[in-house]
Amino acid sequence: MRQISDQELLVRTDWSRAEVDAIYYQPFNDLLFRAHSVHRRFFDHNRVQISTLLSIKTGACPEDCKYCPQSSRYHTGLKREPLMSVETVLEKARQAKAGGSTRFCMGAAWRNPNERDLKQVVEMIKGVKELGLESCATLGMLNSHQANALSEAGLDYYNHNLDTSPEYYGEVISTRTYEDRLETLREVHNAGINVCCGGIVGMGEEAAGRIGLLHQLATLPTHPQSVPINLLVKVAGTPMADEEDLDPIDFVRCIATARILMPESHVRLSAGRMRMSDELQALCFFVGANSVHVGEKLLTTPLPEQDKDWQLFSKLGIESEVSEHTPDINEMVG
Ligand code: SAM
Ligand code: DTB
Ligand code: SF4
Repeated sequence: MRQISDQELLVRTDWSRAEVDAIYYQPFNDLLFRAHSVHRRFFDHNRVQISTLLSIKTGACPEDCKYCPQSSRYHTGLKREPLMSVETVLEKARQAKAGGSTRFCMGAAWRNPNERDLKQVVEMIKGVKELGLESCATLGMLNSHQANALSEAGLDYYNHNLDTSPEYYGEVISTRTYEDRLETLREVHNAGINVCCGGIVGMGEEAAGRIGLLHQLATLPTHPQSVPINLLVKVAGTPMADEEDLDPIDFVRCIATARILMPESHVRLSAGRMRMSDELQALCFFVGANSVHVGEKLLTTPLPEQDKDWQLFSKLGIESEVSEHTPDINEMVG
């Protein structure tokens, strides 16, 4: 059997597009084998990191991201909610911890935060940290002053996605540029916050769109510590509501390629798990996915039921990373 070479185990940020193409398009069994081999060398392959998301400010977003139920430009029937109180957020964080999560991620439907709202988010981050959870936030574009304020509050991760390839980007969003996104990523990195950055697949892009996204992520000056791969959640009322389904084999190719390109990063199965079979998720864990969101919802759309998720982990012999805590169903609904 072909062994994986030392050369293939280097952490590199100089991947050429041709190399990424070659990884993505190799025969499926070769791709599975190589991705799993890399995964075993860098991680405990039977552990996943578990996060819970909370939408702390919902809807009425001025941006025009064509996939997003929270844009004010589309009629999705979503109820708008102003920024939550710190206490409400911390109650949700307590429930997330009781449900077995080790990270709590707060998302806001903003183009960028204003100063008053940022102060409130700073209090949320401090509170989440005091509960002994890792903190993550996704609040839109940041300037250096805002990134530093979040860093000082103790924020562990900032999620800001590239979403797709530079070439396909214009089909998806017109109100901010690819360069704007790269600029926010630089500010977050410079402020010393871990970067969580990935994208969405199944938005009608060709394979080149997915490969282009993975190539961008893997050639950032430092690999994002966390790479969420979202499968489009098709929400009625958004321009992408009727996109064709992505072939699950292509989805696995994305996860496996991400694992090979960014061997030290956590690769997260993010949006779209409601449409994934147990078998598909199992294959994703095999090729290197090692982080998931659990809970009732992502931000505004549902997740698989929590006991179904824990049953799947149990069937696969997968354990939660860091925390040995077994969730108590009564605490989870409390
Ligand atoms: N408003 C902030 C921003 O976009 O920078 C933060 C929240 S936004 C909802 C976070 C990410 O969720 C987006 O960048 C996108 O990748 C993902 N997302 C939003 N709607 C989605 C959908 N319908 N399917 C899959 N991913 C989605
Ligand atoms: C990410 O990449 N995926 C998560 C998280 N970062 C914030 C959000 C997915 C949102 C899916 C649509 C929704 O539930 O509103
Ligand atoms: Fe607004 Fe973020 Fe949705 Fe884009 S993805 S419309 S910025 S909430």
